[in-house]
Amino acid sequence: MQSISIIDSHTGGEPTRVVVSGIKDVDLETYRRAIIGEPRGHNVIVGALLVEPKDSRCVTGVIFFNNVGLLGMCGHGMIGVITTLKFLGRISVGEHRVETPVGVVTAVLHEDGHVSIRNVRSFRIAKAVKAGAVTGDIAWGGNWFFLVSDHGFDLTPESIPLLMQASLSMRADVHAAGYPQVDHVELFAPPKHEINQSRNFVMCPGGEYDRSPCGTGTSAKLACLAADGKLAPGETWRQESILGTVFEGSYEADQSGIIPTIKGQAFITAESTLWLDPADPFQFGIS
Ligand code: PYC
Repeated sequence: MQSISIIDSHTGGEPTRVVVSGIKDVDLETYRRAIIGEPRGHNVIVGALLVEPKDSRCVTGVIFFNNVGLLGMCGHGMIGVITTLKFLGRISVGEHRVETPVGVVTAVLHEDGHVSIRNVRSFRIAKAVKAGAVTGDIAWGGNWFFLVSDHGFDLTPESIPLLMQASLSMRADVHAAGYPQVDHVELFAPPKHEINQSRNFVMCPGGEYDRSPCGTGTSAKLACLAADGKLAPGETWRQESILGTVFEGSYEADQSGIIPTIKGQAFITAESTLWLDPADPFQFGIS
């Protein structure tokens, strides 16, 4: 039987499964569903395969993946990776570089266990795009987002089934409007807690919603706020998720966008070994 070592964590409620050993990057598409899908996992999990970095200044390389494919960057996942490396004794408090397919990210592990991620350059490419009944912005924060405020929905846990349906239909509309690269839809509303600036609901590529405020989604939001002159460099933006969990964001101005920093905390939930039995009809997951 083949064994794969994993460590699970969650960041603001959103799970990350770090693959510590057992497969190589070239095997990822074969093993992707075996690692995160049923019967060993479920569609919400984001996987993070640790790989040898090309850039020797990086503590590791990481390839993020989900139920439908690969992700460029993943903010909640990167916080989970840093927390996992600390759990494994591979890093301690301080600054660490991590290589992702979309660029090198710098992470600071703080004394209290929080992690700040200095993300890849983020920017808005289109403002007020009309897609079906709504209007929103298109921005990159390590993944592509359609950001919508004029949707008319209340962002509460009770509305999640409705929000999922509506955001999937907005994604089809934004593709039809000429932006096929958009794979995440992010809805905004006023925060439920007065110390925060905003609440969001984020639909991910595989039709699951983000339980966390979404690190790349918050980066895309900061890029839009910066472009509109609504948030100054260094000012803090507290982004609340649909579950009420929070990421703190801020940015440095950059010639062609911004460099966002997202701060949050992950918790380790399991350390285990996955077994793949050649006799098991579902050894590669239920697809
Ligand atoms: O935190 O960037 C993020 C993320 C992307 C998809 C799920 N979480």
